[in-house]
Amino acid sequence: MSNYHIKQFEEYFQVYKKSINQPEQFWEEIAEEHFYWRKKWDKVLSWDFRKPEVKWFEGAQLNITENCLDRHLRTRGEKTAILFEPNNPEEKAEHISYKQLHERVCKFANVLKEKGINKGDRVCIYLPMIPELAVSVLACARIGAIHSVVFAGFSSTALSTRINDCDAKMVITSDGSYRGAKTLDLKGIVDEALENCDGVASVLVAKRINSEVFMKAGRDYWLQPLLDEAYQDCNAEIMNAEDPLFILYTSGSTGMPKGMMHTTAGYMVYTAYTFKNVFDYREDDVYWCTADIGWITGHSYIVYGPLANGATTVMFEGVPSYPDFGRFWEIVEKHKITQFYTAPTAIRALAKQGTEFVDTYDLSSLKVLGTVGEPINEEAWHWYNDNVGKKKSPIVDTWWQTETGGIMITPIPFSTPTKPTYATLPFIGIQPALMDDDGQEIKGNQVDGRLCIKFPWPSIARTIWGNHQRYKDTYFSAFDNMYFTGDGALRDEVGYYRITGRVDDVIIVSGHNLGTAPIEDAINEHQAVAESAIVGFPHDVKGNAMYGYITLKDAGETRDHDNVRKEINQLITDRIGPIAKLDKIQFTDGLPKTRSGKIMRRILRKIACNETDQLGDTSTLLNPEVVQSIIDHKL
Ligand code: 7RM
Repeated sequence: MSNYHIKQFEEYFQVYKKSINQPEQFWEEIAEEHFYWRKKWDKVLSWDFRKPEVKWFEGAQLNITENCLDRHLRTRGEKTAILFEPNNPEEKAEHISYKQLHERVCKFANVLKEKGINKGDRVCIYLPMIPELAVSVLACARIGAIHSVVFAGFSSTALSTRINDCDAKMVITSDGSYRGAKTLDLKGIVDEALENCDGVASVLVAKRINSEVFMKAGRDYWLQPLLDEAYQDCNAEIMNAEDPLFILYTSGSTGMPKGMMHTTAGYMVYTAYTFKNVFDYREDDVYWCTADIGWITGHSYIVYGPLANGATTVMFEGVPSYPDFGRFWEIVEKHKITQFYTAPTAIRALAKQGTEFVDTYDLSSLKVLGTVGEPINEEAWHWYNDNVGKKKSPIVDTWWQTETGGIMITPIPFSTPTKPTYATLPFIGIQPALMDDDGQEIKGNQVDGRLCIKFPWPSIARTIWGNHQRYKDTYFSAFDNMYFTGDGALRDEVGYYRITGRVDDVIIVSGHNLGTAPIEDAINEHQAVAESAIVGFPHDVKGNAMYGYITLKDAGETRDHDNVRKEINQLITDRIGPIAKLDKIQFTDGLPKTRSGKIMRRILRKIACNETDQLGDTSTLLNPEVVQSIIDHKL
């Protein structure tokens, strides 16, 4: 029996059972039958969550780009691999065939080598959603360099922090980027970042907006002339299964972002297998994920998962609102999109526009709809189901994380009956557990707790770059012998999971995970600020928005408060990016604290969410009197 494509609910249960009872045999069969290996593995799995250490397919050798490109050339050489849809609808879409993509990746890989990049070196990629982004990611993988893509909406400070954390030798960027009616000066941001990055020897610059940019002699090179000169063949570097493939940063609840490190073989097998099944992918489909490749969703489900299956994957450069809110639907009609994968925040923004735009376009090509990034509320789910899917396309609500590499809890379309706001059942091979505060597993149904995973899956991140201790502390210390996700979840009467949200200090704004600590650090840089705490509160489009409680150094501060508010948001924009700006800033006389001095964000969150009746006992606080005053002055 081939377990590669699940088509029925009963089949899901059978395959699931096998994947749990005989995980090594199960994944070995999938790996053996559907991928190209230079050498097969000696051992399928070895693991110890207490160390923690996980290894899949040890001893195997491969190159992921041979699986994403070379092996398709004979059968799908002329097929479109990447369908690039530019920001400006007047500009022609670009169909890049597997053959052309292969050639572009090989040329780019040769440029990297010529500029001194070797296997194991880190390359930071700071590019907009243009083909060069996918090409440069694959070019790194071709030669065994470790890519670290930084979302090109991050500030220069965020960029330099990430470049330095992984010691990147090279940065790949563009002159600028288009975002709706605006342009962004990416090269200027890189220049500013590099003032603090001594390790970067070279910068490759793609031309996109034809702006005038500064080029530093001996460091900065225009990409195109180098590509024009480059040789079009490039042997794939033979990699070990557990060699690093990439680093991708995700915010933590304290200070530094965490450089999640993913390795080669397990990541490839799991992203390809989930892509095939979660999207019911078939040969002639045109698949579109609206995420940016700067996030894990783009890595796994724009680049690696689709290409490993020989799919046509759409890359969209623009935004949902330009030139108007019909843009997504225009693209669906134009390219006859079959799978559409987006985030609840985008769905809410589009739903706000009513149905005029969705009704204008022919969406009948759609077969499967997906959502990812945060819990989807009931209203948005129904709007998506009724107006986009016309009640006939299943919605796959896919729960997963940067750390998990691939989709973990999800329906399988046309198999798993969906239920609004529920991610439903664990994917093949995934063993979730709900845990209580005493570290005990909560068995049975109709329960809620902290979501953990009991057994390794092939695409789990192997470490935090340069800080294995932090990896252990963050994910493997809260519960013995388990991976702790940081999310809360409930299990309903039939065993379906609903993710209720983060239980730590990460706030998800418009699908972007933002750690509270770095934002508070930025606020505290303001010379008038004594202390700050930020929490999330519900927002009908962004999912969550930021509420900041700030105490000023001088309580009798005479300065104009609105000016201080502006300066604080400017600091946040400079240090992190505009996405992290505070929607509300309340100046307070103090922040509620425990006796050991910890700010009680739980209380502040309740106040921001208008749930002051659920504050609980505040009498044990160091300063219970500030609570009432904060409530009285709530914005
Ligand atoms: C893929 C991605 C991870 C966090 C995760 C959750 C939240 C993601 C869903 C979701 C409810 C979902 N990676 N999250 N998907 N919550 N339902 N379907 O988003 O590292 O950027 O974020 O996102 O809190 O822990 S991520």
